[in-house]
Amino acid sequence: EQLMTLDPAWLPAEAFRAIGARRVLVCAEDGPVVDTVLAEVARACARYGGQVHRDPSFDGAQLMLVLTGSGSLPSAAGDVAAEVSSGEPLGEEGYALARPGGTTVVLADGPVGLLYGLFHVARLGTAAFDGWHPLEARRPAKPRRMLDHWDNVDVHPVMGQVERGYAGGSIFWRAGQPRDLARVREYGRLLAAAGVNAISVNNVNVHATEARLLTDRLHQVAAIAAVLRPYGIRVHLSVSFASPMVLGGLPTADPLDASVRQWWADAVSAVYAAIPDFGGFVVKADSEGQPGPFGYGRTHADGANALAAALAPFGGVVHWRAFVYNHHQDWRDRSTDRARAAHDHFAPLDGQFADNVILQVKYGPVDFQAREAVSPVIGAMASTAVAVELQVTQEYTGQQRHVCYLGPLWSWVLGFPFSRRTVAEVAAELVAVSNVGDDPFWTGHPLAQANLYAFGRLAWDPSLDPVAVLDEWISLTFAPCPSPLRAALHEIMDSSWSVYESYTAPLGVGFMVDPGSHYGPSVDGYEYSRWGTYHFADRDGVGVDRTRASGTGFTGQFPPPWRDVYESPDSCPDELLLFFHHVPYTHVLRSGLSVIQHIYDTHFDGVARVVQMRRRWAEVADFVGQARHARVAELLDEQVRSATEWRDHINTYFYRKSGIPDARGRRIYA
Ligand code: GCW
Repeated sequence: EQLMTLDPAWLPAEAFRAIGARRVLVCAEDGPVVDTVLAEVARACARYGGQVHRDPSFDGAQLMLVLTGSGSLPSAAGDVAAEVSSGEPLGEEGYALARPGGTTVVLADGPVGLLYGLFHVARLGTAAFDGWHPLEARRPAKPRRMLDHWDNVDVHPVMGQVERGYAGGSIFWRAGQPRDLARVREYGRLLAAAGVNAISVNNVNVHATEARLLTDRLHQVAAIAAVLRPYGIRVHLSVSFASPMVLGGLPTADPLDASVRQWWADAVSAVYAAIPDFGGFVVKADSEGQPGPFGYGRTHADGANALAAALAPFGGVVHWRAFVYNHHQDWRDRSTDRARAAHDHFAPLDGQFADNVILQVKYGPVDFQAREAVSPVIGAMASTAVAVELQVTQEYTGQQRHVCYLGPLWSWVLGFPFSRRTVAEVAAELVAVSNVGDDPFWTGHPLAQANLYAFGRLAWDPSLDPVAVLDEWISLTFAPCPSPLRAALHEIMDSSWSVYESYTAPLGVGFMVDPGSHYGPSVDGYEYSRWGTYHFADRDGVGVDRTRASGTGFTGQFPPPWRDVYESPDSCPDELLLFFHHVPYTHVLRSGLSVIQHIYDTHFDGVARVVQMRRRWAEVADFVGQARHARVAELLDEQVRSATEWRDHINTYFYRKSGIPDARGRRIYA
């Protein structure tokens, strides 16, 4: 196993210099998570000449990491504790930081909070030890911040080992067997430093071997859980709804059948015997061929509640995915709209789900496109716990070959206001599909690490500015980051999502991708397919009419004001125009440009900006490790090639359809 060459991502030794150069007092009773804190501090001090102290009476500390309730507190910590206790409790994961009398104090009520506090000090670096700090108390906005792996134990003949994985094989399994878990331990460390506290280990498309993780392969899940526990991370499992049949040999998986319910209860108690802090199940049911309750004439509430009942006595939860739609659609049928499907299925069930069911809803109504509307399901489930699902793996955003920093997309989603509450306020929790594999850089593209980091940070605090989060990532990853490199990284990454959008997805039209792989352009690739993802371009115009007046009625799934904002092309934001409307190529946008001219301009401009990214990266070669620089440079070559291909396909396609030349006379291949 290649741990020697494993990239440290946002936790290089240098990120701990400020801590490691100091006298650090740790006041906490040992335990798995406190041991992690101690090991971090000891490692940093060994490297940078500091000292670790455990005796609370030691009075020369420059940094104190203190767990309340661990006996008598050193006096500086006592003052902070008094101040904290007058406010809202810190909770298991929260921490407080203050600097009374020149000592930096981190205080937590639980071991995980202490670990998060330590990583916060690492983020602050020397600033944590400068001058005076007012007390800051930090608590996660969401109790669960979760990554879903789409990993298979075996290599799937079509999807490979990691479905939609662009960073090599699974970090958990190889050739059907568990791997050495050293890399998983490092993964846990990275996730904890970003604030993630739950993972689901296997693909939501549960194939035969992977179904058995619930039963005879359960010890493999338990081993992963054991390695992640010291980082405050709980493990969840994707299970097949048909488990009682495929694993239990029962004749049915009907969720209302007593023997089926008993089977789930027995399976779950065996899981908790092996993994006492097991998180729960993730279920993709009646979706893209996975089994589900529809097969028995039952609802999704019946299905989810059956599994929830088995988990409830142990405090486990069910993440039940709302990604349910007809994937055998006839393109001739203009009345069926995939965007409507999740709301049509789930909104009527609001209020029927058990308390430990979390409805997991993709942020957009179609499928993780570079630009789509926010899913109206998120705003329609007042009596249901909703997890908003993001996609860190870049299935539709360049597959970790293109630079595409997704923080700004997620911030836009999280800040989207439904009536009076934003998505971030409505969501009970945030979940994302991981982009990690066994690649030495973890994420294939070294700059895609920023997406993993940003997901954790935004799930902890959705109000963070995504560019500030990126800056944090830069500071840690490239510590100590020279300013020309920082400037170049911001120039390359800050707006890379909008650059990607500009050469692939004009005005909210999505899915013009190569069918199957989803990489590269194929404008009509899905146009006559069964998947329900069409753009309807003809000689006069393009876009999907989703209005109530003349289209599929999807706009009606939104509460006011959005149902009306989106209904009219005059009020619909330009960037979503073709998501909601079919308009002529000559339709004039708010920018004053016609739709066709916008398509041409953004595609020419997008490629120019990618060429500029590549130039900027070449200029900072001296500031970046050779292997990392080379990997990014190679991928930027591919991004320039691919963006050019996108530009030429799309421009030529729409030129041929419309017959309208580029007003600026640039080269379009007729
Ligand atoms: O985006 C689509 C992917 C499928 C995936 C599915 C899902 C795991 O193309 O590969 O299956 O979404 O989210 O279930």
